[in-house]
Amino acid sequence: MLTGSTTLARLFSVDTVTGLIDNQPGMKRHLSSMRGMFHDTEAVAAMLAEGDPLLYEFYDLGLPATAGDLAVGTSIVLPGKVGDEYYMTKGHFHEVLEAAEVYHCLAGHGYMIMESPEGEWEAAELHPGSAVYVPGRYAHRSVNVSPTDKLITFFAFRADAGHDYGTIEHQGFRKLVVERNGKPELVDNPAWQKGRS
Ligand code: S6P
Ligand code: ZN
Repeated sequence: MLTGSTTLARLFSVDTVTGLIDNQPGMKRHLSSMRGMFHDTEAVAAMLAEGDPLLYEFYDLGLPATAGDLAVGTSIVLPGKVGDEYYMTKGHFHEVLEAAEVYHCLAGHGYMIMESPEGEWEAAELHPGSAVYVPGRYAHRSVNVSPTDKLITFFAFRADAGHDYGTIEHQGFRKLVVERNGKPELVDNPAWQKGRS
């Protein structure tokens, strides 16, 4: 319950099992919207011939996109692979490049892959309870490495940061997360181009 003399505060609930936030509407991304992002293009084509699986969805509170507000929400990546590469988000830089973001893992097992415009990279392993502070200037992508469970994270960043998807669509991330001998492994992306600096 929320009580007080103003109506500025917001009380909301985050379901740690489903990742849903009250009745907020979400955005869904299917494989067809990420055709060029998985390294095994034949696997992409074969899967799309059978359907168009949902890879992830995300929800936010829909607060105003001002510098003083925070964009707050959840991201839910389904379990699965395209060839040997795990389901993941598109990933993006923020248009306000310096805008950092924090993610708290609520459920599942995954990685946050991060990369600066200069090609420096970091990967943070996520389990329930772990949180990662994605520094300003770093592109970020969530990858679900569980064979069975959704990867659910809660995020917050300055609400006017915006999203630059084009750079990652063009150059990719330097590291891919693939399954090797039944385990996740980070490997170099042979198609990576250093494109932004
Ligand atoms: C936004 C934040 C997340 C992502 C979501 C989907 O800055 O990082 O809400 O939007 O995880 O990923 P993407 O790369 O498709 O936006
Ligand atoms: Zn972001």
